[in-house]
Amino acid sequence: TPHDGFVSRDTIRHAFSVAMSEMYQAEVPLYQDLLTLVADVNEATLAQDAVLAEQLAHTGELPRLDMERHGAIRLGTADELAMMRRLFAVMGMYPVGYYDLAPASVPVHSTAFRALDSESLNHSPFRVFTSLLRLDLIDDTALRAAAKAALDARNIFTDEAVALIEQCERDGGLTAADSARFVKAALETFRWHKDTPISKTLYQQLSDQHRLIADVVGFKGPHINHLTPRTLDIDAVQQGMAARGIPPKAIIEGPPRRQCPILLRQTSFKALQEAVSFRSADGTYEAGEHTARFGEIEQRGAALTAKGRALYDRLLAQARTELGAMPNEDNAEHYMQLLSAAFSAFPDDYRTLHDEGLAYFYYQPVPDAADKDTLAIITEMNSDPHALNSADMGSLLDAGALRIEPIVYEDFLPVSAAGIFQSNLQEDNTSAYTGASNKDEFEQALGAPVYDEMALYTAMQDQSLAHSVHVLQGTAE
Ligand code: OOG
Ligand code: NI
Repeated sequence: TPHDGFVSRDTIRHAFSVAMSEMYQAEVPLYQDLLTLVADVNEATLAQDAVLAEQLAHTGELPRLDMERHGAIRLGTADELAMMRRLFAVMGMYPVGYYDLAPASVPVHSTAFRALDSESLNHSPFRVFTSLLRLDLIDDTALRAAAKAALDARNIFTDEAVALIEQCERDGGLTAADSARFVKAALETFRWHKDTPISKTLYQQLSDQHRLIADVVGFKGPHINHLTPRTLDIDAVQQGMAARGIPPKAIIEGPPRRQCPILLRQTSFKALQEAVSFRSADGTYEAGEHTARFGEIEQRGAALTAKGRALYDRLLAQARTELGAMPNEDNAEHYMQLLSAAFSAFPDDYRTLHDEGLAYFYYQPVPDAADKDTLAIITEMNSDPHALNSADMGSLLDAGALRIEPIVYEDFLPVSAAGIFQSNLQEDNTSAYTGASNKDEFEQALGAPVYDEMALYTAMQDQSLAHSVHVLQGTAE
């Protein structure tokens, strides 16, 4: 909460997200075309779908739609991750969730920095998927040492950014002038640098291990590797991309198209091949190329409960097993058919998703809709919302005195993330790393535990029910 002339962390996050978008549009002009396409599709979708427009107005997501959604970076060391946590905290972004990508052949583990509650999320939904390279998964010890030496020699934060982070921690906030300086200084860490601090030979050796390792170790800093706007119709965007000369990835990751979108569907345009200069031992530069940066689009749907998520994971695995291969350009259509068929087992109306406890919902009071019977339930109701039994809950929903709206999924999906990583690294390496998943080690590097996303959604749902009961009881008296 702002005081003493400090600006709110939400305001700093919004300013940073806008600055990041401007920088990336200048760096990757194709991303601008993608933003235009998404804006066009969203406008058309809202014009055609009044029910969706009303739902997004009820949840507070309508005004936030045009803002940037997420970006991604890859870090090399524990110290970098710990300082990044402190940097994001200045703008009210905290680590939520743990994603282990090693089983999907990507040698990283990750979290997502984001705002925690509905109000902050609606103010600025900006989030950053942040991965830490697992050098322990490189089996060549000499190469691992060379990679570590290159990472230890770099400093990815400007002195000014670090000073402002420390000042913010000490004082509890930043003034408007200091927050403007902070946004500018922090942005430097995410900038693309064409000159790489390592030799072409080392780059090639790292790249031969895994292209991702070269992308992290070979550069001065963790350049933002994509930004992802949110669309309301990802199939329309996927078709529109090709029509506008933006080369799309072969398949849309995540669940199939549905009446009631769940979790997250994502697609991207392929990474650009960019000119880089490698530094030789004698200080001269050698020309080369690097492929890492791309644009992504996502469509978000309802957050799933543990029960819903288990069903999602089972049906996704079923479709992939039936396909018998990694989804790619050649089997894309077949995969989409298998996916749709598998997901026919997932209920596709909000009331059933609610009643079966598969998804999270906001409860909202509609006092005018209460009839005689529901008024009776409301007046006799205990003020503890947990005491509301499912029959009474059903009556209130049927009468319309209580309304449900899906809580949007704010997080990521490891299988999808692996698909995004792979399509953009042109990595055909599909052998899983066998190193054990290591959340404890990740949190130790981070310097803090990650938030449990399920607990956050549960709290949002519970708060909305308590508020609704309070409002309905107030009007029933
Ligand atoms: C991150 C890939 C994951 C997503 O949207 O799932 C991701 C990366 O390529 O660094 O951004
Ligand atoms: Ni992404």
